[in-house]
Amino acid sequence: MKFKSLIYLFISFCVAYILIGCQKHMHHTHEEHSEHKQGKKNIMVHNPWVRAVPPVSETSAAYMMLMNHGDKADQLLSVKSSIAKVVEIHNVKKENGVMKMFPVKYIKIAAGKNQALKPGGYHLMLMKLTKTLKVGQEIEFILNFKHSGMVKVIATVKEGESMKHDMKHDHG
Ligand SMILES: [Cu+2]
Repeated sequence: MKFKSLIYLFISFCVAYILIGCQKHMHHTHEEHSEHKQGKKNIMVHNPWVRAVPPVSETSAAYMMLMNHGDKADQLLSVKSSIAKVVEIHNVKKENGVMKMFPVKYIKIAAGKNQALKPGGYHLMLMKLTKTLKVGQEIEFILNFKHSGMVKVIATVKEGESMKHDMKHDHG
């Protein structure tokens, strides 16, 4: 009886492994497809990093400096990564003394200017993480800009300073 349940446990692990494996592969091919649609690159990205989180956490955040070397404003419209099923663009506001995060439609980067994504401000919210984040790990992101098109970014997982304020999600 005990042996039988062990077998069942083993089989369910195998099934889970196969399912996760397939999912990873699908995400990968999707990214490759996105890279074909690259536009003119006036955007440069500096120091991209992802906050290391405990394995139990399903969410994390990515930060970076966006630099617009073009002569017209651009907008970061959306972001994709195989590390998370959902990537949202968030900002932070203070409400009744509590810092709250909320999704925004885009981040504007003025002509010839820099726009920081940093703790306590704009950030990329990584939701439903597909695997555990390990310090030093490199994670690919595809940033989609209104004018510059797709920009590929490799971010490194780092230990961030712990948040000084309690963060609350402000989703509908
Ligand atoms: Cu957020």
